[in-house]
Amino acid sequence: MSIFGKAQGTGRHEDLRFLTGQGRYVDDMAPAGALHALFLRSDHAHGVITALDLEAARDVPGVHLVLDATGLEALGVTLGMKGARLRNADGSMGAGPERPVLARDRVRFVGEAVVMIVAETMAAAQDAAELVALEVEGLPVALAVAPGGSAVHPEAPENRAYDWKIGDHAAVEAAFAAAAHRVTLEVIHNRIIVNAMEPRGCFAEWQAGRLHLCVNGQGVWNQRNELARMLGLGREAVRVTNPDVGGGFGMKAMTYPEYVCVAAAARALGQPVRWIATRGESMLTDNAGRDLVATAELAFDAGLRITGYRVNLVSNLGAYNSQFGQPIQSELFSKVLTGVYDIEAAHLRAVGVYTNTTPVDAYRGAGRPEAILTIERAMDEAARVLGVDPFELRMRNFIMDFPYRSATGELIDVGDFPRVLTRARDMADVAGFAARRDASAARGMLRGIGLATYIESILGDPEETARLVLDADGGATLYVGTQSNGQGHETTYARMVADWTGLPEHSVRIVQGDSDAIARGGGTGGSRSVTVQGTAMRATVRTMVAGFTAFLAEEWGVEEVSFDGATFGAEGSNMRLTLAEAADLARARGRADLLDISQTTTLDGRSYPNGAHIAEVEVDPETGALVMDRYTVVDDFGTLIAPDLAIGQVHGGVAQGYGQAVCEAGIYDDQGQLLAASFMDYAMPRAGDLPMFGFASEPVPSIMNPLGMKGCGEAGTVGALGAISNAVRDALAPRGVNRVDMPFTPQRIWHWLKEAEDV
Ligand code: SMO
Repeated sequence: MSIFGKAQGTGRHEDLRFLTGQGRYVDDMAPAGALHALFLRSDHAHGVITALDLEAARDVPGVHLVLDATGLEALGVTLGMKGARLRNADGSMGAGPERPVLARDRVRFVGEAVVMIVAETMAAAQDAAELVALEVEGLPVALAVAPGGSAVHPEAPENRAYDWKIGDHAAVEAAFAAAAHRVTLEVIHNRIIVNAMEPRGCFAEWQAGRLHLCVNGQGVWNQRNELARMLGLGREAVRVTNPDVGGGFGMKAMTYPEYVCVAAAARALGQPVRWIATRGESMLTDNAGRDLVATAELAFDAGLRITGYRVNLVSNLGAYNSQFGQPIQSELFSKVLTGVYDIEAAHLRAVGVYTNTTPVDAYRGAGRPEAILTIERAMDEAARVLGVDPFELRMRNFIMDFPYRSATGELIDVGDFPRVLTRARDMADVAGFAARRDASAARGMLRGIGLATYIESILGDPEETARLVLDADGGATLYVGTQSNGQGHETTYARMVADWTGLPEHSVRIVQGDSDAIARGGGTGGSRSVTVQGTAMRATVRTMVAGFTAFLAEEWGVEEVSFDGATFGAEGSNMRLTLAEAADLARARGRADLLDISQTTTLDGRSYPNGAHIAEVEVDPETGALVMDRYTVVDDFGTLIAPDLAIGQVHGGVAQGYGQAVCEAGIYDDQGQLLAASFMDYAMPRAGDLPMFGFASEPVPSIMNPLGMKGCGEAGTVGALGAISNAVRDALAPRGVNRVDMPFTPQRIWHWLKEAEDV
């Protein structure tokens, strides 16, 4: 059997549905006659609500409900949404009040929901919104990604949410004191607007004493629990479902104010209520990504071995503590602080600040792209300053002995970083770069090459449940706790089950995103699905097979029945049954218990996907325009079960990384107004911007799960930022440009070149 498994399929099961317009998204699913919710939002970045009169709005024909914070509380709704908070280095609890579902006395970012209107038509809701008398007296606006400035929350002095540390500070100090070389670099991580293809949306209905919320999320159980808490309902009284979801990227993993309001309205009115964001509303209110400043320092001995590493991080959390914002910019960053390098002494200080901007939370990679970009830029800068080849500097510092305990406490099970990097170097034809650079120069162009290695730590809940039911038609239904947002789980999981059972791949139906289907699931995020869910699926199949072997032994009157992955058989007997045939026999014998098996598994360690990316860019010094014309990725995702889908994930991830590196930026003016309302003023990467990617797999199977897999959903994004940044740095260095900050737009590059010329 190859590492790819024997049930190698072709194409994705869900693609026919998606590509022929048969995907069923939340806005397609809303019940006929559902009322429309509209949110009146603050157009001030910061201010005190001095007047709010809803009476005229309530009188508009077709309007059923107009609610502010007080009205929502009167419906028995808890106003404050919980977010994970950190403990400060001194042991005290990090600051920050809960995020109100509707603003009460004060507004803290443009787009914050103040009033919900529910009406028979969107037009009536819009008319009513015009008649809401909302007056806000402006307050000074805090926007800097730095402590200080006007206070966003009285609870957070200097707007500091937390001041968190990890690592051995004294050991790092000693390493720097004794170092032969020190290199310092500031890395700005630009703010990203997430821009899922499908905007956020939901509908809610109250049915037979239970609430059903259908929402385009990344999992249902977390949202069910949070909704139950906020609405004062028992968890059993809430069902959350996810239909087809058009992109999540971390941003759709949270409960948002609109979902709570829509659910409360459906309960109060006894009628279904629907809401879908406009594109502009999404840009303004979806949790944003990144937005931090990192200062990195590396200490080297005379042999160019890293002896110490420290990072000072200041992260913009936006106006409120969103669900995962604080841990992402601290704990999750720290998990891969030192990358793929053997660094004994390392230290991270992470400070989170509130500003009058949209909250910031998970974005593909969630803390790991930030940490890896930081160290990979620092390594590149070190190679440049110390005059050593960037490949050589990395080779000299790789972790070589496994398992490896990192300075921040991660236990990395396996890896072979030199093998990965060497393969990438060969595939990218690094040896031929000088000739390509000369050819570019002959055309007046600047060419640069950039390398980044990366490692991830797979995040999220290590527990997952799978339920497998053998159906009367010979197929099977698999219930899972994860939720595809486009990754192709229906295909991957079906292939895995087919591979283990011999059931035809296309006969395995996947049911995801239903909190009534299984007891609990962790949802999709942190590249966890295939390892954590896959392990539960494997255990479920094993338990089911064990049940059948015992059953058939009895039926056949033999000692032992074996299963070869497709058929049951017994030594010295010509009896052979497929799983579907055995299921028929069980059905005939009244053994329904054999047909419906659930297993919950918990992994006791994380897996560590890793790899190397090499980008080549060409810059036109006349215009600053950049073309990325070569891109190579070599990944170690451990065992690959569906390589075609894994490669798709890498392509999408690299494109997303390119977006942040080259064109995307969520920018506010000095009054806290977001300067992007549509794709006219927010640049997303396009297919034509990207070259054909070179891809290879150099797997070292993980020993932390029985599948040997490592997770691939975020890896492309994690590696791309550093590779592209280092390539741009390399292209511009000969012209004396010594600092580059993302995004690498033509205008910025042109200015840097001009500045360097003028020096
Ligand atoms: S940014 Mo992801 O859904 O962990």
